[in-house]
Amino acid sequence: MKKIITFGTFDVFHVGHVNILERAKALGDYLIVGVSSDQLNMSKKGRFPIYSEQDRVRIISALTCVDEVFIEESLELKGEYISRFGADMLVMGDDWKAKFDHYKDLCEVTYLTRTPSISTTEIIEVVKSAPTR
Ligand code: C2G
Repeated sequence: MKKIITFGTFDVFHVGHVNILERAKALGDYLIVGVSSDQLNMSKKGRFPIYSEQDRVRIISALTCVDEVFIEESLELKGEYISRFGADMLVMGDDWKAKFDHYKDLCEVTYLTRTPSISTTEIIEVVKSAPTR
């Protein structure tokens, strides 16, 4: 059985997220998803996600393409997570291209093209600028 692992915040879940998760699953048999903790987002992006980590984990766990979910506490622990879950392949969107190539010692590393024209940041901006009634 080929195990795939991927990571992300998956805040304000959108079609780009479901596309990458389905495409990651199609590369193997079992999909493990590391959902970034609220604290990790605060330290890396300077803000908390809109959705709490509990809600983000709940949404990702409900997807039929996802087999296992855990909270990613640190970006630097990817090697440990890969070993702990026995992952054969790390999949990330190509906004991370080449960033995780050093894990090729542990497993295959694949970057998938992002879905164009959609992002959590853009959705937040659109909602913020929507006229009030
Ligand atoms: N994604 C995509 N297409 C989009 C938007 C996002 O394919 N239009 C992908 C990203 O490339 C990523 C995944 O969806 O692989 C999750 O995206 P984010 O929630 O933005 O994840 P990020 O905050 O970049 O991950 O270890 C990584 C950290 O967990 C942070």
